[in-house]
Amino acid sequence: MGQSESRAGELPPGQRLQRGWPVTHYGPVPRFKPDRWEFRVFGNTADGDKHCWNHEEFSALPYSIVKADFHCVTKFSMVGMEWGGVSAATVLRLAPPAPGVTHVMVWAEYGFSSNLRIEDFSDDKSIFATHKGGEPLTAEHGFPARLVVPHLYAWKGPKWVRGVEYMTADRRGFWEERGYHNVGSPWSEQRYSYQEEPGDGPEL
Ligand SMILES: Nc1nc2c(c(=O)[nH]1)N[C@H]1C(S)=C(S)[C@@H](COP(=O)(O)O)O[C@H]1N2
Ligand SMILES: [Mo]
Repeated sequence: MGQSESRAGELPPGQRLQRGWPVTHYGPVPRFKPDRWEFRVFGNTADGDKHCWNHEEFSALPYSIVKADFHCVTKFSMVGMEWGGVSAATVLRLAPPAPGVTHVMVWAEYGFSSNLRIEDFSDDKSIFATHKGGEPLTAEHGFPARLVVPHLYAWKGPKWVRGVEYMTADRRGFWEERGYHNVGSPWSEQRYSYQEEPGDGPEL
């Protein structure tokens, strides 16, 4: 599983190309409060401590660029997006997980969450994007930061992200509890939880 499954110039099965960039999410767009915002890494960290960055600190972390396609489970895809921000690899390096960590829960404003296998989260294209095409994200698209995991459906990347929880067992996030596939690979068309095979996720 992973980016290696993607084929250049091809869309995953059942997807069509979208022009423009639609806004897709559940609930209202949160207002960014710079003085109260922090990015937290917690749960099973290697040192047992919680790691926090305020907005100024987070903005000063090493900046990475990732070029990738973007696939929404509602069947539209966009190609050649250029994301800038803090790679998941950087977060994993600065706030490492304990050895037994198998999954992460990525948390966003209003308690939105998405769970990922550690191998998907640590893919070299997974990025906490603060920018798209060199411009800061707009509020609707997740400012100040959103996760992007290009080899999975886009719901796996929370907008308005606030932190990562390291876990030693899997737990379903917001959409994964509401009928969407626990893994969510567009290349295998893992759209809905009824398609899950044994081992894909916790019992429903
Ligand atoms: N916080 C939050 N993030 C979210 C969602 C959501 O409902 N809440 N929806 C996801 C879904 S289903 C998609 S397709 C993408 C859409 O991102 P966009 O609106 O920037 O295109 O955001 C994802 N991130
Ligand atoms: Mo989506």
